[in-house]
Amino acid sequence: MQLLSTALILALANPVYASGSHTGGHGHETKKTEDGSHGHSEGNGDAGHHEMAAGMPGMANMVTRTINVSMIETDDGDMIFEPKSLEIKAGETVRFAIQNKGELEHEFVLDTVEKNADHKKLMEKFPEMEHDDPNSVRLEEGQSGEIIWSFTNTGTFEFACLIPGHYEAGMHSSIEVADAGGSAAVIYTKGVVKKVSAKSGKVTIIHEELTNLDMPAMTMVFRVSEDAMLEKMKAGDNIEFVAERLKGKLVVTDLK
Ligand SMILES: [Cu+2]
Repeated sequence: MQLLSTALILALANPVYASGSHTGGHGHETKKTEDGSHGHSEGNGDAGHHEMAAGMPGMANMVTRTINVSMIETDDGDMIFEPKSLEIKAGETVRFAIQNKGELEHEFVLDTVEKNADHKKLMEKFPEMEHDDPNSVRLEEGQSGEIIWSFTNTGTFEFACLIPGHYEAGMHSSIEVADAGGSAAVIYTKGVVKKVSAKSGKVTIIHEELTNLDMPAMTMVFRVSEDAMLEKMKAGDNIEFVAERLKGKLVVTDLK
């Protein structure tokens, strides 16, 4: 199991490294020694120790996305993180910009639900315990911090505050890491053709939500990737199509 997950991490991590400064073929060399940007004095160089089910510490120059996280105490006694849940694609390197907006000290510990549960038990036994791992940061009232994390594995993870009582008060948020998939998962969207304009190469479609473009249902004018598509469509047709944003234009790239 350990071997399997290590192999998986390397396999998934490799494309990420390929875009960096390093051009290794089959990466056994987990390059992350030049990271100095996040606030932990981790013993760099020995990457093996940092490979966890949830992924591994990331490098600042590989960050693909910044997510702001707030630690909040509500008026009715709850302690929460915002956001409450996250969706991430495997291969993403995320900068968590964390701000403690509460009046108490809090932690951000990113791990599997099980690992956090184990850790939480330990902290109940040793409340004075403070973490200083690359997957965690502890912040006093008003403090900010950050964690840069490479999500190399799919699965359900979480970030949580493991200070006794805080998890129970609501201080945990789920992280769903999905397969990057990319263009392999083509999504067809249903629509009704409103108008075809062969001359201008455009088609107006009353469409359902275009999930790949994060666009709600509406009526829109599209271009087509091949003129032949226009001949297959006429006003009133029910269609299933794929739309993509190409060079700033919305284009129908496939038609069922
Ligand atoms: Cu807390």
